[in-house]
Amino acid sequence: MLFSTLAIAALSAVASAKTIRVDVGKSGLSFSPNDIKADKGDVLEFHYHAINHSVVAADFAKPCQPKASGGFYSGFFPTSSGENKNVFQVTVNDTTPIWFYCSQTVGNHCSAGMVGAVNANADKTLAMFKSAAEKESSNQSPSSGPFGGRILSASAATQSSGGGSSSTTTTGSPSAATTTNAAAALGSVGGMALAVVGAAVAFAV
Ligand SMILES: *[C@@H]1O[C@H](CO)[C@@H](O)[C@H](O)[C@H]1NC(C)=O
Ligand SMILES: *[C@@H]1O[C@H](CO)[C@@H](O)[C@H](O)[C@H]1NC(C)=O
Ligand SMILES: [Cu+2]
Repeated sequence: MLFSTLAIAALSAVASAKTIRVDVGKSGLSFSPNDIKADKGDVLEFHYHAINHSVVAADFAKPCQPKASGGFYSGFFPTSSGENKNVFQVTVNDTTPIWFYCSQTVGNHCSAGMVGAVNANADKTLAMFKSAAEKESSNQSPSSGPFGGRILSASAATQSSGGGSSSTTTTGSPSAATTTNAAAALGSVGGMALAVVGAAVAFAV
């Protein structure tokens, strides 16, 4: 019984790795969703819409400035209409909060509220970060980049940009905009998981 419980726990941990689609500039100067909950190993996948946005990681205390160390920067994704042909993916390495903004200075998107958070908490909320951003007059991009993630074509991305059902499920909660990569994740450790299940069955009989 203990062994089968462990096997189920192992399987559900593996199956929960997911890709979280974030639309950038699809509805005004916003990220959608913008208050994201993610687990370690999840992938944030940014889809860029017209006209010209970026994603930059920030420190909580400095909403429109690149993070002092580490972080990520997608570079700019100029898009004349619709959705850009490329996406930017960033892996979530732990559950500490991640803060990000758009560094477009034309129209100062950051202080217009184009910010987002991953795993914000009661002490540091997205509302606090956003209200601090709205008071910022300067908005900076890192001096070089992109870094901290990878650019790939939207057609090769996990969350397809057209035709797929995922493209219509990007508004509400993070869970509505996620896709479980169960098959892919199981592929890498399937042997181990099956061995654990095998052991559980052996102990159960
Ligand atoms: C996109 O915005 C950046 C930052 O303002 C600017 O440097 C770049 O030239 C813009 N790209 C296009 C094609 O407008
Ligand atoms: C997670 O680690 C990878 C590899 O070092 C890095 O590229 C990525 O930017 C990190 N993710 C975050 C949210 O900082
Ligand atoms: Cu922007």
